[in-house]
Amino acid sequence: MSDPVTIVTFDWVPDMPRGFVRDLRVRWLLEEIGRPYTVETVPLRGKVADHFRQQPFGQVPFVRVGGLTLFESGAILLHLAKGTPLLPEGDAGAQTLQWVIAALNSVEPWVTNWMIARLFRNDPVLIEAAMPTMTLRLTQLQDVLADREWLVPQGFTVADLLMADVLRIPDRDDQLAPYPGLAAYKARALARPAFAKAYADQMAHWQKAGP
Ligand SMILES: N[C@@H](CCC(=O)N[C@@H](CS)C(=O)NCC(=O)O)C(=O)O
Repeated sequence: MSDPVTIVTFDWVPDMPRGFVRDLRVRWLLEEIGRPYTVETVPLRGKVADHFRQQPFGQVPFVRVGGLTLFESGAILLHLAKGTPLLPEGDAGAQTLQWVIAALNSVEPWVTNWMIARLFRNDPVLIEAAMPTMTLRLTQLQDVLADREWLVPQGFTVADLLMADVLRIPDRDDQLAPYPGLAAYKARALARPAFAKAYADQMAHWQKAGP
C-alpha cells in the first residue's frame, strides 16, 4: 500500500491565478497515476511560521507523503511519478528528467517574466522587454516538437505535464497563436481526462474559498 498523499495549497487566491496555482500540476499527476490524495490549506494572507517551515519561500504547493514533506512542484512530480510510466526507466528516464529541467529552467522563467510584465503589471515597457526571450524559447520548443507527439519518444511523461502547464500561461493571452505546433501540443496534453479532473477540482476548491 502506498503512503497517503496530502497536497497543501492556499486557502484562497484572487481570481486571476485561479486554475493556474501550481498545486494543479500535482493534482494532474496524481489523477494520471490514479493515486488518491487529500488537500489541506495554508493562509495566503498572513502566512504563518509553520508554512515557512514546510516551504521555506512561503509558497505552494508542498506535499506530505507518509512522513516526508516536499516542496517545489518539479521535485514533487518526480518523486510521485517514480515507478510509473510517467517517469520511464533508463535512457528515456534521463531524457524525461532533461525535459523536466528544461521546462522549469529554460522555458518557465521567461514565460514567468512575461507573465509578470503582462498579467500582473500590464506595463508596455516591461512587456516589450520580456517578449524576445519568451518568443525565442517558444520558437525553439516548437522546432523540437515538429517531428514528435511528446517530448520523449516513449510517450506522455511528467515532462509533458510540466511543459504543457507552463505553456498555459502565454496561451492565456493568445500568445501561442503564432505557434500552431505548440498550441496543438498543449491542446493534446490538456485533452487528457486527468487534466480536466485536476482543473475542475482546483476550481471547485477556489469556489468553496469564496470571491
Ligand atoms: N518553483 C516553485 C514556484 C511556486 C510558486 O511560485 N507558487 C506560487 C503559486 S503558483 C506561490 O506560492 N505564490 C505566492 C508567493 O510566492 O508568495 C514551484 O514550482 O513549486
